[in-house]
Amino acid sequence: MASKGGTNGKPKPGKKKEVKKETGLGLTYKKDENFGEWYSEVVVSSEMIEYYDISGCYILRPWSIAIWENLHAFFDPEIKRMNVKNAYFPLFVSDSVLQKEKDHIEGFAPEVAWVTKSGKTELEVPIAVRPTSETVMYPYYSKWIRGHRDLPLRLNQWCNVVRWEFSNPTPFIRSREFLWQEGHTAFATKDEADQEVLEILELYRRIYEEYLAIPVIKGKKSELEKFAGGLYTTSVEAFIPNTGRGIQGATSHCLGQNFAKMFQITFENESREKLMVWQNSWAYSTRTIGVMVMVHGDDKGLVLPPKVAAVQAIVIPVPYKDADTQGIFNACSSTVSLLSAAGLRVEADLRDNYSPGWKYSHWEMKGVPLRIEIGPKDLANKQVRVVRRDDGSKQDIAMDNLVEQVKKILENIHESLFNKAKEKRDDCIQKVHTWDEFAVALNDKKMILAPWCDEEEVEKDVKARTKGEMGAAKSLCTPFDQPELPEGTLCFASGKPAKKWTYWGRSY
Ligand code: 86X
Repeated sequence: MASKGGTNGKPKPGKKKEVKKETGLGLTYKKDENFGEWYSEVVVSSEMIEYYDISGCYILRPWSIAIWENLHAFFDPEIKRMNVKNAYFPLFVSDSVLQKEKDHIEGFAPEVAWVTKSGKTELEVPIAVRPTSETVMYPYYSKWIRGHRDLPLRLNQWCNVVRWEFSNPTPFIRSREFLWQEGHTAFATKDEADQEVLEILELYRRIYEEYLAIPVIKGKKSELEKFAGGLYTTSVEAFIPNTGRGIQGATSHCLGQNFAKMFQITFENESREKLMVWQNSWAYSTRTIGVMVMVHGDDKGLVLPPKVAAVQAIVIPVPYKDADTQGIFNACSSTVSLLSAAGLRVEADLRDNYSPGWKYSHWEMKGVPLRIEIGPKDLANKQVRVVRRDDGSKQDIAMDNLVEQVKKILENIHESLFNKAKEKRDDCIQKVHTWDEFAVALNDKKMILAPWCDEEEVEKDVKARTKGEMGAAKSLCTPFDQPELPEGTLCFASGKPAKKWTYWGRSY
């Protein structure tokens, strides 16, 4: 199977590792030399992930769950503002209900996990663990929706799902159990559904760009890559320069009336006609965190965008011999109070069994955006020394306008992370017109923008022609933001008239 990060999701037992462990400092792998191993090491050393004894399952420790919660704190109120209500449906699905969806489940069937026993007793009928909740929810949509006054029905749930994947498990990116929100909505008209698809997609763009500082491309999936059960699929697509792979960041589907037919979700309109509802579904998952690690992390470890970091600034006392240690510790505590009162997430590391140097490396590994050092000189001058995680730059800031300055620097870090990531991503985008150019660009790990005839057979052909140990190329999305397509432009793969510009590449 294709190796997508050069790892099976478990860190290699390296010799270097043992040495490193004694001090707890530094990474043994470099991002640009051994990306897969680097990633595995970062997620563990930063204390985001602990490996578990079931392959493809990971423990999400407080450091990563805090990021998940910060994304939740943005997204949940936004969808509530749109009148979406939260609900919780059961983890289990009966076989008979799961089969209702059998047409498009066929391809997924090997991934469904089943409970077959309680204790030593075989269950009379095995029950499935939800891989997604259409079959769990839609029978009740059918029951709850009677007339037009019951519409729209807009529910969301925050939950876990299980997909027993066999290829290349990677923390956050591809795990057998993951956390997500899944929104499932039903409308009287297609117009309302269409509008919601884009409204949700915009929230997903904001998650990536405004919270995770990651540039994404909004667009529509091809017929081959869309959710087969739906009408059309939109997505935000990110790119990982190190592996040259696109990655779907989140999806917002218009399901059309396919599920309404399968589950008989109908309503009576004002004229007493029985009509089928129009449905959407949309989700983002803990994969967001993995994309963030891959995009921003460096050779010192994690680099957290300030908006999602559990700790935005870490205050570290630097007491030299014979210095006023108590005075320095007090200054640290009052700095935490001052910044916390201003709504910032700030902690002090006052442990006396670690040196300042050890603490610097530790919090760099964990990716804290700002380090605030307080030593004797700072104490005397009523100032602190502030060090940025993203670029290592240092500045002394007077206590007097610390709140204002720290807020400004954190905003600046976000902007700087986004710009750096966008520059790197844009460097990887290549426009091509011919198959030869496409093949070269693919080999160069590019995200390829090519004119396409939009024919399914041609995409299948592209997949077949690029098959190899790195995995085949496929369409990533057709961007909503389309460059000009001059009359007479031909498809890069078929030579037929091109209908649109589409992004192509290898992907996760
Ligand atoms: C597709 C579609 C859709 C709600 C979303 O993308 C947003 C949130 N669901 C999910 N999909 C499956 O339908 C599926 C089904 C089975 Cl049985 C499975 F084992 C895996 C699946 N993976 C994805």
